[in-house]
Amino acid sequence: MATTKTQVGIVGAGPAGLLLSHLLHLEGVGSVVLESRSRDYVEHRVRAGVLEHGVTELLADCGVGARMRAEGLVHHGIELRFDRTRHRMPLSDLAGGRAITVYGQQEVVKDLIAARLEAGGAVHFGAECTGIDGSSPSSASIAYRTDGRDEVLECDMIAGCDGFHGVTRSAAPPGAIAALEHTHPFAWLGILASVAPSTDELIYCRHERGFAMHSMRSHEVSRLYLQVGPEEDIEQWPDDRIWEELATRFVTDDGWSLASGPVTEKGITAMKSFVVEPMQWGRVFLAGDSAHIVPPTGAKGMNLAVADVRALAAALVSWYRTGDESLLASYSATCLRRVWRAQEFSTYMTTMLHPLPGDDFGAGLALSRLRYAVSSRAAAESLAENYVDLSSL
Ligand code: RFL
Ligand code: PHB
Repeated sequence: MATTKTQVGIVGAGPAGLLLSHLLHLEGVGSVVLESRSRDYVEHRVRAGVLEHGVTELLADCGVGARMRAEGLVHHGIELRFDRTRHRMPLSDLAGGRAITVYGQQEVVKDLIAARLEAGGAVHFGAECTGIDGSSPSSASIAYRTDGRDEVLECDMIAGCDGFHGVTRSAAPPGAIAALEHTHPFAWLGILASVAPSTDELIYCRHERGFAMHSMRSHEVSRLYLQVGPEEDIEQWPDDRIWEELATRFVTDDGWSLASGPVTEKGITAMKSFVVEPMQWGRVFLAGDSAHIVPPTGAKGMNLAVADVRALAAALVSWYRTGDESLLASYSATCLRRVWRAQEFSTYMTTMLHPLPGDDFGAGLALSRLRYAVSSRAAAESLAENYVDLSSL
């Protein structure tokens, strides 16, 4: 069995694993990224779209922000829509001038892969990790399979950046970590469509038939979502039905209309809230979706992944430079503080915007929260501060 060595072994080439590898490289720390999928697959996996203010600054500061700055859409507000009425939330006015950037996660991934490969970094695609050994006090190793061969990567530390369905988390010894979770009784049906967005800013819409959302990827590509049942079958949703349902939910009294176009991609995503505590055992550190999942209504998942690896890179660099373990020891607590804030905000947005069949009391509370958010400066500032930037928490 072939064995190679590096300083930090990273499982997963999503935003968390790639950015960690890049940040370590900038500080002279070596790493190898092992990714089970192909480069083409990870570069075209459509997911998140909203980058927090602090995340865009980090990406720009570490040299991978040029295309994001040129092609990303900077948004200074969002719309909350309910009772057939539109309400603009002026995020930047409410949150000290800060803004969000709409830039697809797969574009961030492309930029990071390009930067790693240009710098001679080791990113192995088609390398599926099968075993993690991080419990020994002096060393760690990752077993993986590539091109039909079993290989081993020996390293000082392991970063589990392999997402919710990865293998790292399940390698924890019994009792080392605890999983806390909540499943929401609905899912999101998402589409990508070749049509100019019908809005300049993201629309979060509550309607009695369910939540609807209008986002975008560019001036020519729209991204839209519909709340559907948790067991919904995508086959039951031909494109015409999706556009009809979107138009029904988005309807307003002021004549706003939704433009439709060819659907280029569609899928259903379950809604989950999930946290692992602590995010570390032995020489293994979890980051991003492997450690926590938030429902997408707060637009926090990728932003949390970035914030985790910023903290992890700083802790690892400090340990390599000085032998000081204090930042590694506090890594989990530092991240979990922000993770729980994001969980609370994501739950607030999700319950406020998604009706549950038969829950009239819940509907009363949710509508009151929406009315409060659009009429009270204090409530609006709180929403804006959480939405625009939790990265500095
Ligand atoms: P990823 O992106 O899942 O990457 C994990 C990588 O690990 C690989 N892997 C393995 N590799 C080797 N061996 C194994 N055994 C492996 N097992 C898995 C996988 O192939 C993959 O490449 O996790 P990461 O890096 O932690 O990033 C997290 C984000 O992807 C996620 O939080 C966001 O996409 C969530 N999210 C959103 N986040 C935002 O910040 N803003 C948004 O607007 C937003 N919208 C969304 C979202 C997620 C959505 N879906 C589809 C879940 C909208 C949606 C619909
Ligand atoms: C997206 O553009 O995919 C998106 C934007 C905001 C969200 C969720 C998804 O809250």
